[in-house]
Amino acid sequence: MERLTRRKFLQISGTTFAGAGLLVGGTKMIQSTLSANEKNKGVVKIPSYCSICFWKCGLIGYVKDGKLWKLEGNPIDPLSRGRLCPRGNGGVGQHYDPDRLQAPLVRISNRGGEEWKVTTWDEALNYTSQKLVEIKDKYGPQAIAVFSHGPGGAFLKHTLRAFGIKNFSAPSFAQCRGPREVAFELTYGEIIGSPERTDIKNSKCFALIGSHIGENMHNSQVQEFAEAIEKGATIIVVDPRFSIAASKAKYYLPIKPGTDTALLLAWINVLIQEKLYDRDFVDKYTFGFEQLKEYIEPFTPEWAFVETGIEPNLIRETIRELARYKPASFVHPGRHVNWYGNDVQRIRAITIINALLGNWNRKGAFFKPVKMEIPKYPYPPYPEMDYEVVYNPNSKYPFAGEEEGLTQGIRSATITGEPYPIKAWIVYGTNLIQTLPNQKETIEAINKLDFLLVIDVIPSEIAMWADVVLPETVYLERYDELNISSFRVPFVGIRQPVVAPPHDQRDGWWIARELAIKLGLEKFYPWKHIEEYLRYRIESAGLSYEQLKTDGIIIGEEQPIYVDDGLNLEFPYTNTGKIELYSTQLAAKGFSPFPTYERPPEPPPGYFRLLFGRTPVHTFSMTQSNPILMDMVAENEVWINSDVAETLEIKNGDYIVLKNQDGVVSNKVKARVTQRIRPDCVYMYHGFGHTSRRLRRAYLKGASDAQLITRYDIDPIMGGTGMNNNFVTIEKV
Ligand SMILES: Nc1nc2c(c(=O)[nH]1)N[C@H]1C(S)=C(S)[C@@H](COP(=O)(O)OP(=O)(O)OC[C@H]3O[C@@H](n4cnc5c(=O)[nH]c(N)nc54)[C@H](O)[C@@H]3O)O[C@H]1N2
Ligand SMILES: Nc1nc2c(c(=O)[nH]1)N[C@H]1C(S)=C(S)[C@@H](COP(=O)(O)OP(=O)(O)OC[C@H]3O[C@@H](n4cnc5c(=O)[nH]c(N)nc54)[C@H](O)[C@@H]3O)O[C@H]1N2
Ligand code: SF4
Ligand SMILES: [Mo]
Repeated sequence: MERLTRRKFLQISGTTFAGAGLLVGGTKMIQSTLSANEKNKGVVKIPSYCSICFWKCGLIGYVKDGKLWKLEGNPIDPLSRGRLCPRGNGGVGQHYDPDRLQAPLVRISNRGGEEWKVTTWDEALNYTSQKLVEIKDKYGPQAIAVFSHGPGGAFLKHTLRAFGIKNFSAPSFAQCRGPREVAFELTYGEIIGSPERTDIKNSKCFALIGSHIGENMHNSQVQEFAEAIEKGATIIVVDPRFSIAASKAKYYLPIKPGTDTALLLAWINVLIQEKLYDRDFVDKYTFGFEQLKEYIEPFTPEWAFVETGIEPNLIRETIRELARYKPASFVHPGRHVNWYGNDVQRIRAITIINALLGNWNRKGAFFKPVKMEIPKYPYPPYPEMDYEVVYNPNSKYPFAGEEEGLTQGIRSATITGEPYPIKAWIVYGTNLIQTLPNQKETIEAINKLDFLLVIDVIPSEIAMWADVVLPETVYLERYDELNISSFRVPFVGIRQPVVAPPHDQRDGWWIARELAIKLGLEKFYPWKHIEEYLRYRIESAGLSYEQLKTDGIIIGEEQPIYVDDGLNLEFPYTNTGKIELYSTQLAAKGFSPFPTYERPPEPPPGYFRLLFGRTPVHTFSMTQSNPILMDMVAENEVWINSDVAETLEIKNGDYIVLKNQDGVVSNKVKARVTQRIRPDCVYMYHGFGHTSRRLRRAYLKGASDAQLITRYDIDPIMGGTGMNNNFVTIEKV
């Protein structure tokens, strides 16, 4: 993928349709219930929201002559702002993917043997409920653990809570943004949330610490990034790799990987030494400034230079630039921040810089997200369960998430049986083999289970280990939970079917409800069809369900989101009622109340640090069997510094393999020889190198970062797994 300019983003979005039009598929059209739709030329438009990633953009689905034709952004949607990203446009390919799961499967060989019997829904769900009841009777409901990602899992989780299950987890927390949310909660008493509350489009200056916006393709964030560039914002990018974002930046800091906290501490040092911080704001709203001032003294730019490789002058210049534009300037909190296993401390340093810039809920920095108030459905209460969650025994990680538990904690309990045995996993919309570090441990845990249920849309790697695989309809074919994200304006979005599923796939809500009935939990489903549920919620908020179906989105009344617009600044959720520069909560649990820097382990001689990230046209490991997206990027490459490549006699486009510190050898993968990366690391896109044979288009295309991530470092504060401390050698094939 070459540099993705704004024009190119649009070009890609446009050309996607052509590819989609060529596809054939035997889909039945669901007649639009919309009266206002264009019905000439056999075209029907149906609004819904996207699920190719979890930004949940509002879309308009076009059905032509009964077939899914194309997707566009819903112009009234605040998340797509009328445009989908290349992946969202290519969502058409998920419906037409010939490798989709088509009917329920029950294993007939040993685990991992990939031999299946096609079965009926009734039989698959009977067997599933029988296994779950058996395990609950023998070991209690605590022996069943759940991994899930995305809004589609909402109904399944409802059924499982009613069944007494509490062990829920999400790689999108423990392997992604967990440390960020914990750090902001410690400092401000509030999280960042998704979509991020960053006011990029109004910002005059911001710093991206490895957030590779432009490759990380979260739609409105990328659009705001383009707007900020057009308006001449000063952008500072800190990344060992010259990313697309770096190519748009005024300042590019090619930092030594893993040393960001040293840079951030030096930035704090300069802010305080040169009195560049917002003094009134600090006096009024923060706690612990005097102690911070003393703590930060040794962390000079000269000290940080030795750690980071960034010239002291450049460190000074960049933080002065951020301070010049305060409060319309900020350090981006990042999103995938599980890097080195001490990530809460790094993000805490980011929270402190922002506090010193006085930018909380200020235009051009952070806004206060607002949300549509939609009443919950009046279900009976879940049974009270007094067991402790399995993933955090004795609160080992004092600040672990509660709603989204620790995946790695569940996995290790499954292996060891401590603090108690885990006998079943239920996996919805997450490909654990590609998503958790150390595949060997994941497989070891799976082999200890009595039962593994996977609900997916394609034969993913994790599905290939399951005892029962249930094929869900894809997002364009189903109703789902409402999208009620917190954002700039309150809004609610609906997901509704644009086309019918091509085979015997079923909707997540239907699967959850049927399973509940078989488990004797029908009282938790007073509604029979999800539309009753959706209508109830929408109408009890005083809104029109018909309007929601017609428009896809209902926008609520605007509310102030900035102090500049009269919003009150309060911090009621921290111990001190102030922004905690000094974290009283960390101190109380024996952690350093100020951010600490730990030098990361060095790659041994001949080794390079393995870094990874996003390609603009794929999502994680879930889109590599999508024919449209695979037409754009069919395999990944490994970025290797030109000088290193010359020494190793590797040319651009040569096939290589990577071998990690534990002797794991990757699949063959193309070298991309470039000056755009430091010589001490290599970089690849996540999500490739599939090993499920049923993913015919993706099988062994490119290499898998997950396979090479055998080492992980656990954050002692919140229990997430840092995955950037793996080292590889490079060998020509
Ligand atoms: N090695 C490595 N690991 C990582 C990351 C990395 O960059 N490298 N990134 C981390 C981050 S930031 C995150 S957020 C997580 C993401 O981790 P996950 O959310 O687990 O992402 P995927 O591994 O792509 O798994 C998504 C699965 O959901 C399935 N799916 C897609 N649509 C549907 C649907 O409508 N219904 C159902 N039932 N299933 C569906 C897909 O086929 C796929 O198998 O991974 C983390 N782990
Ligand atoms: N197209 C596309 N977009 C996506 C996704 C997707 O799957 N596909 N997934 C979404 C999700 S859930 C997430 S969490 C985000 C993830 O996206 P981000 O949060 O933006 O990024 P990361 O994946 O953490 O980091 C990758 C970047 O960090 C740099 N990096 C690596 N190590 C270091 C270091 O030590 N210091 C610094 N400063 N930089 C470093 C890498 O060179 C790379 O540019 O992307 C989101 N957007
Ligand atoms: S960012 Fe792209 S893939 Fe994600 S929801 Fe929006 S359009 Fe879909
Ligand atoms: Mo993520």
